[in-house]
Amino acid sequence: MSPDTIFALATPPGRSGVAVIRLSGPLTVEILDSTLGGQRPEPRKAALRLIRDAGGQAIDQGLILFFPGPASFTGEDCAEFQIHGGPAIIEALLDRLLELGGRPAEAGEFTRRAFEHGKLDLTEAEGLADLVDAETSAQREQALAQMTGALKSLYEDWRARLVSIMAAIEGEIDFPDEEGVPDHLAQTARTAIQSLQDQMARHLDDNHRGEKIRDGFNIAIIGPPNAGKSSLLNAMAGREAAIVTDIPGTTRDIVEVRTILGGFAVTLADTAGLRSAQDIVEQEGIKRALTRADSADLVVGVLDGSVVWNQEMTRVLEKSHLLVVNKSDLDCRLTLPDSGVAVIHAAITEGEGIPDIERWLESEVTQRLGRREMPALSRARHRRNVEQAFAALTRAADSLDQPELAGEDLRLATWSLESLTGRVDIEDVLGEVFSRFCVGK
Ligand SMILES: Nc1nc2c(ncn2[C@@H]2O[C@H](COP(=O)(O)OP(=O)(O)OP(=O)(O)O)[C@@H](O)[C@H]2O)c(=O)[nH]1
Ligand SMILES: [Mg+2]
Repeated sequence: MSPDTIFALATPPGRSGVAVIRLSGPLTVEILDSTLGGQRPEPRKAALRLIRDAGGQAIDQGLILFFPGPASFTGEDCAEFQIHGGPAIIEALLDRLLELGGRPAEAGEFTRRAFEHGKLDLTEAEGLADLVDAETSAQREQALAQMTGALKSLYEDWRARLVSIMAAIEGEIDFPDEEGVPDHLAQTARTAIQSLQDQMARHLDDNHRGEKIRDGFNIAIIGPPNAGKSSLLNAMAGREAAIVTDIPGTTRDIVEVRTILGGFAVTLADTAGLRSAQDIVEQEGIKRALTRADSADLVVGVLDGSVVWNQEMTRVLEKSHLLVVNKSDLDCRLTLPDSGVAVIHAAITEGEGIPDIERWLESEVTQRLGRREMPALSRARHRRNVEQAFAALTRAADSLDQPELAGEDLRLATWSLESLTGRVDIEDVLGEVFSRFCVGK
């Protein structure tokens, strides 16, 4: 059965200078001929054409591109109508494409077809989705690298190495030596497995760098009530995101702000002031503050420098990577114990110290998430599969004296990598990947 011919508006809905409508599938040529009065453009060359409806009336004049398969994005015959971005024009052309036998595309369907025709593997398809969603330069760089095959080549290389280890072991199964697996063979396999595992371990042990670049780095702001935590959040956000008053215990819930530091997506979380509270709402807020501090990538403790040191501050100090001693416009009464934690003095309401705090955080985030040699895995899906492969390799290395067992685990490791790149297709994995695309991609 030949596939449907799909179409979609690839630019955002609404009015715009230019709108792009994409088309892919076996009816492409026929649809181009009908809408352009037989004047189909040459392959891959933009041509200005009148686009006509069923009665021969012009819908619009636009630039048309025709990409015959298989040398096209999806691998099928494809076309693009670059038309004026008025809603009436878009609607008329979409209606016409439907009349001519096309069907509106589902989210990610163009990319899914590209994947099915071997134009890209799953990690490259995910990179493409991330590229469209990228909001920071680090996200863009990571997505572009992934879309152009950075993860694919790493995983394909691992897979090829696994296959050759497997071939050696399988040889033993097919032609068993009466003496068992020869020592030199077991030794070679063990070394090859070890070196593969070393690379996988380095790939996994990256403090979730790629996932944090993609999903955002979490910074929690904690401290006693009235220290100026919400004031710091607002100063960094550049807007009044959290309520600030001189009443201790103003913030009860977690107030989150998304921002960008050094090109990295960051979520700042302001939290309830820590103290022994009677009020149950405040108690719950404090519980949430502590949980957030524990799960954050970085904790900024804010202390009021105009009060004397107290027991509650010890808890803040213990959890913090950076201490902001605030209210330096007032008389200083705070004496900090020796701790090795970085300290910045600030007067947040006066705007003092904020650039220092931002610089400190930026350099810390850059240090943790900055460039590395090996491309970073960027999704939990990747981590799951590489972990699976790693575990199977450990078992294989332990059972090299029983080639059948070792072979089975090597096959499992290979399978984990293959489902990562989509070489073996598993419907629910494909669903997970493509359903999050936008329509028209
Ligand atoms: N003098 C002075 N006052 C400040 C400074 N920063 C914040 N304040 C004031 O301190 C009070 C408390 O500020 P918030 O930002 O609400 O403090 P918080 O830590 O969020 O307090 P809770 O939400 O109650 O935990 C407000 O009246 C602020 O205006 C500062 O640098 N100097
Ligand atoms: Mg507050």
